[in-house]
Amino acid sequence: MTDSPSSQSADLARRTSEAYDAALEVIAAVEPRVAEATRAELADQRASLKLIASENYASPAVLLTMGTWFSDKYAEGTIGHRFYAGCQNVDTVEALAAEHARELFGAEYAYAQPHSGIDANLVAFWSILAHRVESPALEKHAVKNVNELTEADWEELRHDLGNQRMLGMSLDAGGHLTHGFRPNISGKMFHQRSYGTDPETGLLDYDRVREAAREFRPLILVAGYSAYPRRIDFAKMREIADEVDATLMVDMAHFAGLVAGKVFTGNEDPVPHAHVVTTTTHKSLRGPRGGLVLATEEFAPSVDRGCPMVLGGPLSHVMAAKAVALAEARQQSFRDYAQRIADNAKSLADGFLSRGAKLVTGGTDNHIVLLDVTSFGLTGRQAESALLDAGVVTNRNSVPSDPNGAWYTSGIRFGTPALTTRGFGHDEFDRVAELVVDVLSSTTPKTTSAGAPSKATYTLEDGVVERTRAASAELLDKHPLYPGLELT
Ligand code: DSN
Repeated sequence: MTDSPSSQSADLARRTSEAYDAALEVIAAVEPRVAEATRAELADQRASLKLIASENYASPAVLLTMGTWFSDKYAEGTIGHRFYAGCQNVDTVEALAAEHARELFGAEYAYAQPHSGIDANLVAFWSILAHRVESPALEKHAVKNVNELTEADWEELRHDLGNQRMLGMSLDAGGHLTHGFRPNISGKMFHQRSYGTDPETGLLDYDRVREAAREFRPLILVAGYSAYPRRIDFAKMREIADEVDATLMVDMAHFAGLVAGKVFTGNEDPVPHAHVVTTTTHKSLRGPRGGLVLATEEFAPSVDRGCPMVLGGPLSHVMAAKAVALAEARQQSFRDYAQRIADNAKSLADGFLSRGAKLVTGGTDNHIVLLDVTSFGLTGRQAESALLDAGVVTNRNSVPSDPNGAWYTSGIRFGTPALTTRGFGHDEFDRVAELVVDVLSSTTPKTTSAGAPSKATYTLEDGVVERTRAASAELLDKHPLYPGLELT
């Protein structure tokens, strides 16, 4: 990989290729179709323009760390305090992951066990409930844990735990399912209200957030997004949380790499402002698939109870890979990479704007560009499928107050982390914008039997798939994925 700190020397790349070949032979001896699909996945990833904002390419070091016997170890508990014997090496890797996370993000406490982003958010929710609701109740009844409460006292506590409020960003404004959306457990655990964005500008309106917080008085104010193309002022969000005695939880899953790489600093860095910060480790942070929770000292003891509160045995092989990825992210090369992610997003946005396309908020200042495809006469679903036909991998996404709803949508979300890892820069992202606009301009909705434009089916002009694929191949060949890694 061009931009990875683990870019390999020719000799190491050759030996890594041999190692993967041998590994695939071992796998093929048991289930050849899995070995085949694994080879095919590498070929597919190499041959497509990966623009999904939440995806990336982890380094060979990170990938290799995940494929070991750490996978075989149970280690419920915490570092040095496990419910299974023989966890000394798991202790080592979990402690390293937590140490790198604390150092990298300047956090007081880090918890590396969550298996995913939703797990990290569940740990955060329950730790806030435990700290803010359960602990005062135990203190009031002068007991140490819930088992010592009388049935009546427990009923009262259970009622209190189940009657808390969460205020988060609405899904169509760019928030995440786990920020209180009804079909997700967060929307069932909490009475939920959401804040949106300004209908004119598409930007977060802090006065409206404050107004909603004053009226709703949430226990948890959630900040963070998965489809909002702008930065957030976390100092302002903390001020709002403090005013209503809420706990500020920031889900930085999408932009953790920009925080790690010091692109987001001061008020844009959530860590000094939030009580609890959650993230995944595989998006812009470019690590293994997994989650992480950062917290102030005050919340550390309750976060530390993530297992057994909501987690089972930690994935030790993934915690080891988190340690490797976080070590990579502490290098200067990662800061350069993070800056390029943001610069490239601007190049992509400018490329769209200069060709007359419409962007939510009119641009970007993070890693996301949200294209409103209604001006092409398409739904997000049609645009996503047409782009995929042409080898451009994206995902459809709602735009604020989306007329097409959450299934068909009116937007396409683009992200720059993955192709930036491959070494794409300004010119390549401008060319990507040109290719996308060409595909979308060459796509026409089919007509339904009722005579209305279909929201799902479409036709593509002849030749557009071939010319896009040829142009993409030219870009991708110049920036190979895992250069030197050649499987036989
Ligand atoms: N699925 C992730 C994304 O695409 O943003 C968030 O969970």
